[in-house]
Amino acid sequence: MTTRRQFLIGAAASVATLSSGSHAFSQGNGRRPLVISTWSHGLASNQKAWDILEQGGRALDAVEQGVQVAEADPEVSSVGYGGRPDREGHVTLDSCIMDEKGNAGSVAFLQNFKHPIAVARKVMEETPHVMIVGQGARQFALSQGFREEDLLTEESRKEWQHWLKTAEYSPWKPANDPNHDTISMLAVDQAGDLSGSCTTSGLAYKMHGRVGDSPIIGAALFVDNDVGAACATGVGEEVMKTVGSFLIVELMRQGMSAKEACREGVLRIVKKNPDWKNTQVGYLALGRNGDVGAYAIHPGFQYAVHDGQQNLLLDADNYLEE
Ligand code: SD4
Repeated sequence: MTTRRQFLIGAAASVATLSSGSHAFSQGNGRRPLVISTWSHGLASNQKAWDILEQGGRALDAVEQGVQVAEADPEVSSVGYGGRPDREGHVTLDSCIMDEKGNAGSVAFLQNFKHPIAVARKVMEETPHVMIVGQGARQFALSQGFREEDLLTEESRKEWQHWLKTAEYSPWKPANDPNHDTISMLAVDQAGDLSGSCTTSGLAYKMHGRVGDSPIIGAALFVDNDVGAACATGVGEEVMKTVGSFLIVELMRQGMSAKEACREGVLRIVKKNPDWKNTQVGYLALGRNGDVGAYAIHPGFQYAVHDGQQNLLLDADNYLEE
């Protein structure tokens, strides 16, 4: 069995030879199934998703179960178990999922459940609603048989206690800060249907009650089976204010490639935000035809692409180095 470490080593070699824009996945090679996700932990999550897609499974199942790998991994410090808490020491989770029919489910400010993405899917499938938050989300999760558990690890508790000594809060961190490792995933299955998921514990040491873009349909995730899908990572406030993922899918509908649309999404933020140099946002998109694109404000945003032959970690192009 390939370990997480072996994946990363393999992926690092790939990064040396492939940069985005020139890789085999761009510009609609029509490959499917295909799964893509944000950051290096996307590699292990992609593998899980791939196992489902390969057997003819639905993209929806792939994106739900794929991101659960990151949710369960204590080393992934912005997602699920081991995620960094808010400034009061609570790990609060935001998560959403969307399928090929345009159905969507979402939870926000959910605490003490290891797999918020699974709760979001239940919201989509078992309720007439799209989004349930806080205490209501807790009650709903319990009613669906999910079990509460403490998500703060020894490591994340220690880091938080260290942070408390100065308690300097700034979400405006440059690229590659470990604050940025929300997992967003997009997949197309053998039938050609698209789905997407996004799950996070949000910005580290955020205000208690703060909700980011990750559970907001249209901000961190949007899927339109006729066109494509897009997702986000980074400072959620900027993604929400520009309704980033919806924008990117609409631009693809108008004919832009996945990468051009992601770049335009980034430009909207840069134009409006004078402090863009201190803000990282990364977008990832998948056209219905298999076109993969990514773009970020700063260097450092990486994404993982699995097409069955390879599971590669790629560097996104970025505005700062344009
Ligand atoms: C948020 N967008 O809560 C998330 C954080 C993130 O990678 O993406 N980190 O704003």
